[in-house]
Amino acid sequence: MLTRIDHIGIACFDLDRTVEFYRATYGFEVFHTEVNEEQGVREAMLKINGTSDGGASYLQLLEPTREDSAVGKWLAKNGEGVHHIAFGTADVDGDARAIGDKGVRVLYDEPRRGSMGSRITFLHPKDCHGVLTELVTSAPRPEAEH
Ligand code: CMX
Ligand code: CO
Repeated sequence: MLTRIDHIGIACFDLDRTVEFYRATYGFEVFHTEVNEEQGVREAMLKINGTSDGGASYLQLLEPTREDSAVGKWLAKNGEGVHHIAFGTADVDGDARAIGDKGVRVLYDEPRRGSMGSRITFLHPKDCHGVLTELVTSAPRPEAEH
């Protein structure tokens, strides 16, 4: 069961400058940064709500590490902006299977590694009314590291 918005993914050309915009404009601080080579992104997670139980909501700022990555291709075509939304679930495997059974294309056979040790998969935007949709199961105790 999808129970919350885990994050909104935002594609940007320059992660450091974008992080600084969110800090200076809204006061959001970086909770976690990492490079995910498989996904081809350098990312910063900005925690929006106050919980620390793995049930929080984030903005995920994404800078491509290579031009042929999902975010790199998307940026070249669209410029900066909202790239995907992510729903949180305790059971990404079961929910992905159930949604796939409804005829929506699930992009991965098995969930892959996402931010902070989470497990993630994606639904094809063409089957979701134009919205790239991610499903996330957080790690039991996500660790913040800068
Ligand atoms: N939102 C909405 N539509 C999108 C989209 C997005 N983010 N990305 C691509 N599309 C659309 C394109 O506009 C295109 O539509 P048209 O055919 O009408 O022009 C169509 O989907 C195909 O796009 P493409 O540029 O040819 O790109 P690909 O098919 O190679 O890849 C996708 C699209 C969704 C399969 C790929 O982006 C993907 O695998 N995404 C999942 C992984 C990912 O996004 N990782 C980065 C984030 C990591 C994280 O969140 O941790
Ligand atoms: Co994401």
